[in-house]
Amino acid sequence: MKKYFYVSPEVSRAIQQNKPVVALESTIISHGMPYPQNVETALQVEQIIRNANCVPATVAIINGVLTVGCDERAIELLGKQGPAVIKASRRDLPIVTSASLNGATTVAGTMYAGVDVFATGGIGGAHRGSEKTMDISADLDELQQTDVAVVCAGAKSILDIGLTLECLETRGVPVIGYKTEDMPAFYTQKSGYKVDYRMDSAREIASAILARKQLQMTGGMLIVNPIPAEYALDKQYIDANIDEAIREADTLGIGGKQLTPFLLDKIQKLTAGQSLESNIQLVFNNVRLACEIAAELCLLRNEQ
Ligand code: PSU
Ligand code: MN
Repeated sequence: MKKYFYVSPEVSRAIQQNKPVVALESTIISHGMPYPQNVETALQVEQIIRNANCVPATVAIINGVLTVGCDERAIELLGKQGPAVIKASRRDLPIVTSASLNGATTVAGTMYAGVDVFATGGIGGAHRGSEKTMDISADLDELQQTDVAVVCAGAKSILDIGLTLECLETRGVPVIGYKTEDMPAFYTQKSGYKVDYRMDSAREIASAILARKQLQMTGGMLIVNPIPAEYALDKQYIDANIDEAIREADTLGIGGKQLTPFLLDKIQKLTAGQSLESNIQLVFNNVRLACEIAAELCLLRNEQ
């Protein structure tokens, strides 16, 4: 029988030995950033994780195999082929694997691989107007059912952040602000909405993750980590560009799985790459926090 799921020896050994592992998604590589910055960033992220004595596990579907722990060649392929790689959320997994294709996993697709701690830039959520269109990312339902802690910089205001938070509450997903009471909005530290809980240390966050497991609850948690102040963009500037991107998507009738990549690309072009630098820096920042959380989780498990 064909093997659809592969965990690299390095990742598998780390998990067995209770060493910290941090998962990474691949839609951000193929659909979230342009080449070659996407590959450079993905490799730098892996280096940051290794420098923190953790093991990186980039997740993607390579030749029909859901791979946990992609090597450099796979990352290069995902970055070079870009949008030609299928954006793979939960519903796409059986199709992309059985057809032996390449797939870049979204937050939902990556969570499905089941690594405890996962770092990314921003999650998908309830799009503006989703009260009518029902365009709500499968990321939110995955957070309801899969036990993975996702570290991100909030959600871009291409989404309706208020609705996104309501959807998370309905799904039983706690939103934890790292050293903040404010829900961040990706490029900016604040969105105007509050988080459910503030926590000031990785240990506190790791304790909550373990408590959730001990209570035998299904589902994950969302840890939101604001972009460092020096890389934050001016709110009015970025909001104006996001509004323009959304107007263009409306005019062109773009929807479904194309909508998020279209908006990300448009915003990058409208801001002449300024948003890309912020995007890269906030990913680094999230990865560093995810390493701390993964390490604390291992320590707490040893103490049990
Ligand atoms: N938001 C970003 N950057 C991204 C994405 C979202 O700021 O790269 C990607 C993530 O992979 C996320 C996916 O899981 O888009 C959500 O897509 P959709 O809304 O189609 O579920
Ligand atoms: Mn959607």
